[in-house]
Amino acid sequence: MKDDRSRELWQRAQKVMPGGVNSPVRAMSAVGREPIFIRSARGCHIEDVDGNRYIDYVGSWGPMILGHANEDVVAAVKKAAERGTSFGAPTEAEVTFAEMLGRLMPNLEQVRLVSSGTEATMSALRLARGYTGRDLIVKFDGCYHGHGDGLLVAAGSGLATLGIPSCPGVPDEIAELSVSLPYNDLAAVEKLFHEKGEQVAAVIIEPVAGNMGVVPPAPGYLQGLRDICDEYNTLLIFDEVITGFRVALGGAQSIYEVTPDLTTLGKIIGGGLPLGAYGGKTEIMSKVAPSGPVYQAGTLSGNPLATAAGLRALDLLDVAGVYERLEELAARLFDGLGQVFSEAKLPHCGNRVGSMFCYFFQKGPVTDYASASQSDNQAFARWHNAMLARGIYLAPSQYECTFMSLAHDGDAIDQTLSAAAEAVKEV
Ligand code: KE4
Repeated sequence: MKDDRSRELWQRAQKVMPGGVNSPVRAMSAVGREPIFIRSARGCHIEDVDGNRYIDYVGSWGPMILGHANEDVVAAVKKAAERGTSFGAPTEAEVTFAEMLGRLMPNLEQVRLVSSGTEATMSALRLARGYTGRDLIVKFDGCYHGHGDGLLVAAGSGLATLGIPSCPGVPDEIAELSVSLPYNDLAAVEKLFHEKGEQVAAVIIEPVAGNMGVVPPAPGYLQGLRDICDEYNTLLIFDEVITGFRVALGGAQSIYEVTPDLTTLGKIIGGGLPLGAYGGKTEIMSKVAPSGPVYQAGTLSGNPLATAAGLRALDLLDVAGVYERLEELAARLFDGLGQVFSEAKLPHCGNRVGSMFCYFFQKGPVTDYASASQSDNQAFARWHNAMLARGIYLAPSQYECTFMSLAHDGDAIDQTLSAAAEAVKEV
């Protein structure tokens, strides 16, 4: 595989950017190789600067559910750009977008648009603290909610990938206000609340975890969190930055039929442009400035290009049969890979919810971060490299997801499975 140009860019990048990247997981260090630099992408394919073409299952870590360079989304962005790229003033698109989010996720009576998932979760936590007058936050080991100070405690995604247990630069006083408990362990939550429930402003959770690999909630777990939060007047926050419009048009909250007090969104809602959101009942959201005292702001919040892309993307997802198609494609790949691993007698276990899934290189089951971290990361690295060499671009970490898009088709899946049958011999 030719990689001269990527190598040259990598040398230059490391001189002028920390670790040569703008987000740690892109460095591919967890799979023991230099990153490849991408030139372009279209549909389910991505092409690097050396002209190598891959079938892409990273999908920019989730946003590209329609596939890359969707022509309708690109046209919407071009049209918006010709009218100006940012005004720092209200626009009709923001109103229409907020109304659409509320229609698709009825729990969102009001939303505030921001520019990333991190901003959405940071702001939601500040709002929860401002609304309840309490300081303590409960999160879960292996869940990642962006890089906000109070959330980098036992987090997943890049911290899990790089084995960073906690993060220097976060003052102990801040870290101590976040308690991280094992995912899927309701007894641990009940014990914490028994001791400190009156101090807890919010419980924040990925309703389907996607940052320790994919870990679905145990039956009744989310409802159990809902009941505990109700009992202690604590806000329940569903971080649906990954699962929002991924696992269903109404997000995970529509599948598990548990209504959070606040929802955070990102990734898919921006159609590949920088867009995040947080929202919930007006009674809570009205505490956000300027209608209330909880301050949060952003120069590019609700940016015209991002809202144009997001409106078009959600429009294209709000079509009958879309999620059935994603389910069919993802099930086919997931089952096919499981067969490849079984025939190779490779220890493996997989978790899938809709079009997000992962396989852990261990016999499993994986139900939380403690079990996920028992995986054979070296075997995963060999698998990742063997698939990349065969034109299949997977997330370079055992603790991320495989994402299916509407641009993948039977041929792409067949190609992936035949590559897998060869690659597995190198694991
Ligand atoms: P961003 O700030 O990266 O837009 O969103 C943060 C975030 C919040 N909540 C959840 C559940 C998330 O998964 C994320 C970000 N996800 C990671 C990968 N799983 C982004 C990839 C990266 O950090 O480069």
